[in-house]
Amino acid sequence: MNEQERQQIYNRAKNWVLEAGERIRTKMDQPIVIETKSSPNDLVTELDQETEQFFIERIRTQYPDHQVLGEEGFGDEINHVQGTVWIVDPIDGTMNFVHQKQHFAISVGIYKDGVGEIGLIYDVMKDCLYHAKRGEGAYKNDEKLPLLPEERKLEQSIIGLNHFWSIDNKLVHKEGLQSLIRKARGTRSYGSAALEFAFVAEGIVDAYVTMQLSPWDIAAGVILVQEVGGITTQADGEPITLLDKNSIITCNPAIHQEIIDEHIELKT
Ligand code: 2AM
Ligand code: CA
Ligand code: CA
Ligand code: CA
Repeated sequence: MNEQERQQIYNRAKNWVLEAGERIRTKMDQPIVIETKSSPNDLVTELDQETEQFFIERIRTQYPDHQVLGEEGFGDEINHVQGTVWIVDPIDGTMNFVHQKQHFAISVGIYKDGVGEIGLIYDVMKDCLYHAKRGEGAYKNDEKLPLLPEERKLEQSIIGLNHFWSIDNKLVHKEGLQSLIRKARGTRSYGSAALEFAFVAEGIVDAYVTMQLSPWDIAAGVILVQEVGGITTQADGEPITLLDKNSIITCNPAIHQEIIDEHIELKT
């Protein structure tokens, strides 16, 4: 993709995200059909599905040679990352959407040959768009986000963490995360992985650690965090793999190694 194409995709994607958000705001006070997926707390609504279809129709019309991967399954079955791939989470934080009517986001990551080019995370109710283009920094609406501070100690850090991983679970030893909770200045749990990435990029959360995220949960966030000098890896420090589930840490590089070495012990 040349620069002109990239700029055009960026502009279109931003407009679509804003339009999709506007539709959600208009429809969310009407009765909404809610179903469960893998478990009783894994929710999906008709607006998750409609919003995904909104993106897929537009992407397929404008860019028939691009691939699209979406959480709700209306996109393509993707088994390689060659060419341009859009990775869409139509509503990230569906439980927040259903129960709180706020704190949910639309997440769109656009990759070329496996390299993250464009990341968009839209906090729909705040009308706040985090956006980034590779090599050009990250923005919150019109405001450019500063690079993350070079020095940061864990004792001064706020860590985004889902409480679930600090009690008995199948994937990670709770003791390490409990000692992280004890050592950090504070912890937060926002219930939207995309927004937690955006907050790391904004520098208002210093790290976000969680297990088993899907490509659509992280695709945009990884790009935003990278553009402010942050780092995202698997929870054992290995590079993330774009099309798989990943347990991840995204953070200020100053605290990356310490969290992995001292506080994350995966059950393998
Ligand atoms: P979702 O709302 O798009 O499903 C909640 O802690 C965060 O984890 C949300 O970003 C949510 O995305 C994500 N998540 C990933 N897998 C999930 C699952 N099986 N059930 C609920 N939330 C999940
Ligand atoms: Ca979901
Ligand atoms: Ca999600
Ligand atoms: Ca979702």
